[in-house]
Amino acid sequence: MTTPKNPPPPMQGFNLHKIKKALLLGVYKSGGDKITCEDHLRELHRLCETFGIHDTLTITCPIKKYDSATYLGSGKLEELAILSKEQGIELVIFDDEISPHQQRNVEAIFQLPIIDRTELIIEVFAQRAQTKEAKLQIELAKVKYQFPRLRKLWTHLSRQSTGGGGFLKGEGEKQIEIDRRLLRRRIEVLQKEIEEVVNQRTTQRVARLRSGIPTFAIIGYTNAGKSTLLKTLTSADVLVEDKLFATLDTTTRKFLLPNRQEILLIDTVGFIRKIPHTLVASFKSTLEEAVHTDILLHLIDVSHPQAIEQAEATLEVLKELGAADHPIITVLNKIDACQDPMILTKLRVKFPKTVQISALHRTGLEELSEVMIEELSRLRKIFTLRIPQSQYALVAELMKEGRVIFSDYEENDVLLKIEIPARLEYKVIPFIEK
Ligand SMILES: Nc1nc2c(ncn2[C@@H]2O[C@H](COP(=O)(O)OP(=O)(O)OP(=O)(O)O)[C@@H](O)[C@H]2O)c(=O)[nH]1
Ligand SMILES: [Mg+2]
Repeated sequence: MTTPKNPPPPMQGFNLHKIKKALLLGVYKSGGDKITCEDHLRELHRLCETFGIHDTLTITCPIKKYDSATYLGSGKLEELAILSKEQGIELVIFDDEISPHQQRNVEAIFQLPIIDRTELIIEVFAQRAQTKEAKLQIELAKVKYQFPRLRKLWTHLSRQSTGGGGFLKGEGEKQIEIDRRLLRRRIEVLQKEIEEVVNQRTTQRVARLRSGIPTFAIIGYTNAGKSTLLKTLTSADVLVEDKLFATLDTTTRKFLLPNRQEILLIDTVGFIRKIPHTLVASFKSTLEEAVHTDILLHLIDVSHPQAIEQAEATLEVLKELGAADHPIITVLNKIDACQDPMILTKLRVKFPKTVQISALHRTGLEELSEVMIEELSRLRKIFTLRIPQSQYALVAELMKEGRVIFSDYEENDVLLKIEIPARLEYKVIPFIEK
């Protein structure tokens, strides 16, 4: 197929916040999985709702092969463009990621702004970010997303500068170079600012580690009930909403397990399938911090028909963050609303260690606490220590409970490299060899 002849319209200036009605487009290979495609569109619709676009029309399109210029093929797109006009559509959202080149071509056919799932997720994050760090990280993700799409920006500027007339080629090329340079500089500034905020947070994390309190992170797909669990367990005043991405910042609360052991619980930002890479990269520090805790509580919403796919997507993101081998307790949440017992069976086969709870109705929480205690007792850490011989009771306890990797004496001190249960960490902190 040939590239459309119309010059691309100046879509860069449109205001996403003013959009009232959107067409959501899902594409699947002919003879492929239409049901999954529909489920993905339902999720896209929920993302739109979170953003504030409530009126959507969803369409699934079977295609034989992807068109490199327009993704869907111009014939199908022209049909959809007519339908969109009839239905008062103001924006088209592709569930799949489309290239800047395809985006321009499709905009020319529809004469409407076109975005994809990635851009919508970034916008949802932008709208909901509260802290300085989250705001910086989202701006970075946005700028990185814009970078390869600069031509669009240039088209817009160039038209403005020529009073809505044609293109001034030389001027445009110059403009795009200037824009690129500006964006590159903005990326550098943002990265530096983020680094500073992250450094501060790392200091806080070190302080937390030094306090020796074991930490659990509640992770999982967006809307799984993570904030509800934190609220139920600790009465934390966190936002619980039936919306995707209600939480964007981490909240930490102390919690006393039934054996009187104190732990920290962290509520984290939810994961989503095909989380935009620019966002993963930008949020890496926040996510890593949450994930670099002692134990992960992976919450799965078992009332959701796509629970298994959501759990898999979460594990994918964990892998990307280098945390796939972390100790994990799989928590099957919303058991009160589970519609399909097969989902439970499948999840129990896939994840051998599971606990069933309802964070909302407070069921299964005792069993969850027990499993947390058990997992904690299994957790072991390696330390290099210098302990004065006068503390022989401590040395004896460590020798009894731990596995000595190396030991020696130096003057009046015992030097030890030892693997011990994490619950003893607080006792050895003063003796960690610098
Ligand atoms: N039926 C039922 N609903 C629940 C349960 N736990 C949470 N919910 C509901 O699920 C929705 C999402 O809960 P949140 O706690 O905000 O979920 P989250 O995982 O923190 O979501 P994000 O922060 O958006 O990623 C809310 O409407 C909760 O009331 C449960 O055990 N049973
Ligand atoms: Mg939340």
